[in-house]
Amino acid sequence: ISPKALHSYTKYNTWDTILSWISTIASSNPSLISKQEIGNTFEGRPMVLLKLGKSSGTTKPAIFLDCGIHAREWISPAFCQWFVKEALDTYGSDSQMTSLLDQMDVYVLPVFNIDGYEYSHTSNRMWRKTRSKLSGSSCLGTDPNRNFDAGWCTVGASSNPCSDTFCGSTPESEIEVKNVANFIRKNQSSIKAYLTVHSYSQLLLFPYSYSYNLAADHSELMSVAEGASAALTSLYGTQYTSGPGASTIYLAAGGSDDWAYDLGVKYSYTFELRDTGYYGFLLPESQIQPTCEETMLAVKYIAAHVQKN
Ligand code: ING
Ligand code: ZN
Repeated sequence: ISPKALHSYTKYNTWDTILSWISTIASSNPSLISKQEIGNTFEGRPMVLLKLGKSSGTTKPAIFLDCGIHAREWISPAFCQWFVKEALDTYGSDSQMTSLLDQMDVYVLPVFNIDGYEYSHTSNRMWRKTRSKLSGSSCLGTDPNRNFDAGWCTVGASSNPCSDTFCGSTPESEIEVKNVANFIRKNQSSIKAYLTVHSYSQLLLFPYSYSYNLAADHSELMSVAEGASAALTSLYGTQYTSGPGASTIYLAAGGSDDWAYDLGVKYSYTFELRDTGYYGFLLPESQIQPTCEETMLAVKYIAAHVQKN
C-alpha cells in the first residue's frame, strides 16, 4: 500500500490529493470558505466547487473561476489551488483581497475535467478531452471547450469523435459541461464575471471565439484585459497578448467564455498561462510559483474592475 501523496502548492497534485486538500481547506476556514458538489463526472467523481467570501445575510455578486477544462494543462488546476491559498492567506492583510471577499463571493472549481486530468496522470500525459463513451465509436472523449452552446460545432471544432476538438453529440452532451452550465444558469443574476484558465500561449482572451464579430462590450473587455496583462507583466516581465479569441488565437465554437458572455456574464475571460511553447503543456514545477504569482495580479485587476462596476 502506497501512502497518500502530500499536497503541495508548488507541485502538480493528483486528483485524490486535490480532493483531500479541498476538504481540509474548507473545514479549516469555515467563515471564509464552503464547498458544494455540483454533480458528478462521467466516471462518477464528485465535482466540488469552493465558495470564497465573507458570509453575509444576502446574496452577494460573484465571480466564477474554473481550472482544468483540458486535462493536460496542469498549470491550470495549480493556479486555482494557488488562488484559494492566496485568498485565505491575504484576507485581512491585503486591502484589495479583504474588500473583494467582503463584497463579493468567488466560486472556484479547481478541476473541471477531473476524469481527463486523472487519465493524463495515469495513462496519457497529453490527453485533452473528457473520458465519456459514445455508442458507435471506439474513440473516447469530447472537448469540453467545444461542447458549450455557443455557435456549437460551426467552426474550429470537429464532429469526428476521434478528434481532439470533438464537439460532442449535442451541446452540453458532457455531464461536466452540463453541471457547470446548470450552476451558472441557476446563479445567473449574481455571477458578474466568468474566468477560465487554460495553457499555454500567454494570452488573455475574451469573446468572441466562434465569430469574428466584436462583442457589444469589446472596448471595455479589451481595456480591462490590457490593464490585467500589464499588471501580470509588472512582476517578472512575462509578455501577454490580449484580444478576442477568434482574431488572437483561432476561430473555435463551443467555448465556455463565449457561452457565459451570451448568457449575460459581461466580464468573461479565458487565460492561456505560460509558456509560449518551449515547455508547452509540460511546464516544469519550478515555474508554478512564478506563474501563479503573476496570474494573481491579473485576476485581482479584473476582480477590482468587476467590483466597482
Ligand atoms: N486553448 C483554447 C481552446 O479551447 C479557446 C482556446 C478559448 C477556444 C476560448 C475557444 C474559446 O482551444 C487551449 N489551449 O485550450
Ligand atoms: Zn485548454
